Amino acid sequence: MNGTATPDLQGELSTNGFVRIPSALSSDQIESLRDACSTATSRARAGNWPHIRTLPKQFPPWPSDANGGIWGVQHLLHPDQPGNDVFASSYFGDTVMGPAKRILGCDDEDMVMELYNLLVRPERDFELRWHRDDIPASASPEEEMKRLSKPAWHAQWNLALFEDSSLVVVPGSHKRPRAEVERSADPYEAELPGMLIVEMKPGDLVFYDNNILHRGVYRADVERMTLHGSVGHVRGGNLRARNVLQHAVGEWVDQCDFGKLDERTKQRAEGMRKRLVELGSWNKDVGYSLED
Ligand SMILES: O=C(O)CCC(=O)C(=O)O
Repeated sequence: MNGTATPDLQGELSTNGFVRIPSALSSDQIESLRDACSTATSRARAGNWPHIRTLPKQFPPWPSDANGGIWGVQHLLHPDQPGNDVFASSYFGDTVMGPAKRILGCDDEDMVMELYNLLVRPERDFELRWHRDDIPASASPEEEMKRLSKPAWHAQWNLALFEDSSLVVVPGSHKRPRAEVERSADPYEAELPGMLIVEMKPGDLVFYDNNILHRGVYRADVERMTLHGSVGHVRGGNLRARNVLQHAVGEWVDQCDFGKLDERTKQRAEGMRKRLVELGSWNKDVGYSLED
C-alpha cells in the first residue's frame, strides 16, 4: 500500500511481477461474462470457431482443429465472435482499463488495443512449461537481462470467472536472469524455489509482467473461464507489435463494431484500435516470440 486507501498497483507489480485486485467484477458482470464465455467455448469445442489454443501446443500459431481438445478461445473482440459487445465492454471499460492506466502511468491517449482471449478447462490434464512470454528459454543470462531491463510497455491480466489456481509464477523473476536451479530444471518441474500458485476467486483480476517466469497447470475436472488480456502503451513500438500481431489480430481489427459501448468507452476503444492499426502499418513480418 502507498499510505492511502489506494493500493500501489505499479509498485507491487514492479516488485513482485504481479498484483491482485480482489473482487473487481460485480456478480452481474460475472454472470453476463460467464454466459458469453460459455457460448464462445461451446462453439469452439464444436469446431465452429477456428481461433483456438489447441492441446498440446503451448505457443502460437495453433491449428484450427478442435478435435484433440482446446485450452483457450482466441479473439473475443473479433467481429464474428458472438458476444463481442460484452467482451468489448469488459476489455475497454474502467474495471480493467482503470487499473491498467495506473500500472502504465498513462492516459487513454497512450493506450493501444492488444489481445483479449479466454483460457478454458482442457478436455484432459495439460501443463505449460516454465517460460517467459517474450524471451526464449535458450537466452543467455546477459540476453535475459538486456530484455528484462527495458520497460515492459504493456499490462497483461487474468480476470477469473471461476476459482482459478492454474497460473504459477516465481515472484520477482521478471527483474533478474534465471538462477542456475531454474535454468537447469525440468521444463515441467512441479516445484521451483519461491514459486507461488496464484489463487483467484471469481471476479478477481491479476495483472502480471508477461516476462515473469511462469507456467500453467490445468485440470480437466476443474471448470476454468479466465479472461486473458493485454493492453499496450504507445511507446512499446515493435516489441509490443510482435506480441500482438503474431496472433493475426491485424486481419480483423478494422472491422470491430464498438457501437454498443457507452460513449466514453467507445471513444477510448476507437482511439486504442486506431493506435493498434498504426502500429501494424509500421511493423510488418513480426514473426513469433517463442516456438514449440
Ligand atoms: O493459463 C495462464 O494463466 C497462463 C497462460 C500462459 O502462461 C501463456 O499463455 O503463456
